[in-house]
Amino acid sequence: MPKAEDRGERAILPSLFGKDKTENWEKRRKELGEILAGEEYGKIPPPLPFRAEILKTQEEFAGKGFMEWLSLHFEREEAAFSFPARLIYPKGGRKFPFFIFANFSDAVPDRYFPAEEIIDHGFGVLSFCYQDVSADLDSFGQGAEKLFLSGDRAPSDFGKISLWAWAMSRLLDYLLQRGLADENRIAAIGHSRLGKTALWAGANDERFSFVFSNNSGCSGASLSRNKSGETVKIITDAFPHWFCKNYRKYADHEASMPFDQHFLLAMIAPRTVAIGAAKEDTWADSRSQYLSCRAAESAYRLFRPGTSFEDDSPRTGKEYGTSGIFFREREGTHYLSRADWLYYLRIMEKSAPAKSENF
Ligand code: GTR
Repeated sequence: MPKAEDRGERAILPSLFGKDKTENWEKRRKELGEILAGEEYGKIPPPLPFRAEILKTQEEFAGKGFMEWLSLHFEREEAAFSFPARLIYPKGGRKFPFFIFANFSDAVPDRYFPAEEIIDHGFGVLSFCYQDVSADLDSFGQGAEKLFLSGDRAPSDFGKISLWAWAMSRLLDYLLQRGLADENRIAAIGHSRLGKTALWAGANDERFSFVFSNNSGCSGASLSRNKSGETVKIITDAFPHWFCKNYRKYADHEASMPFDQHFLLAMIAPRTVAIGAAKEDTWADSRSQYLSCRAAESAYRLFRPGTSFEDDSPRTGKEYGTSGIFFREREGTHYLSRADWLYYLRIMEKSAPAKSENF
């Protein structure tokens, strides 16, 4: 059957607001989070105390900054778990705007991580490899989950996206302890499945003032209703472990979901979120990501004026957003490119005029 939109119908999205739009946003935001936790991602595990170890520190980037090798150690009841992370920051001894970066690799720099250029903009990054937190496999037991799980996952227990998001928040705990970061300018960032993770981490943890989600697509920034490319059925067949078990109910039944992905984007209001799309990334579906921003903007407009999502489909290269929710589709393929980083840096620089003083 052709999609509703092809038949000239618009998808009817669940409302972001309760019965009374003037109700307290903080209360409604929590309700949105409970729906997404119960039906899609599972609840993010609670914070735990940890011991952080600095394994090595060295001067880097032609003497413009530092790089540190870290390890975070957790214990709970009988279980113990550790994961490594990498910290880079400019010299200068002041508080820097920072990214917490969930990456596919632990290498610094990396094809998705132009580390020196970020340092040159006066920013720090605390990065980790997601598989060091929990393997990207449909098995639970060996990674950080062993701190929280005993036995099988219940239908609304966390999936791996929630575990990776949990790690982002623990790294944020650590960053705040170090006193290196400007507390009002800390961003969660990730690409693809880790763009979904950055959104879920930032939606739940209000200490992230910015969230940058690159090419996150299905079950990330894209609306699921009327989506082309990857669907809930395809993603839950291939990656059931990313989500809670309940999410599977909606495979081929998107119209019955009591939510859609605009709930996730709205939860970040009144903080700042930017969605990066790529023209050739049809699997993620730029238009669905754009329409999700448009549907979420009413939450941002509770706090700041803005109506810049007036096009029906996004135009490549055009930057949308004035109210705290931003969208841009660039040319090219599915990738976290230098151009994407520069876009996100620019958004943060508007509120963080920090340049390296050293070179
Ligand atoms: C794909 C998946 C997408 C996207 C991507 C990635 O296979 O279908 O949802 O997340 O992986 O993470 O690279």
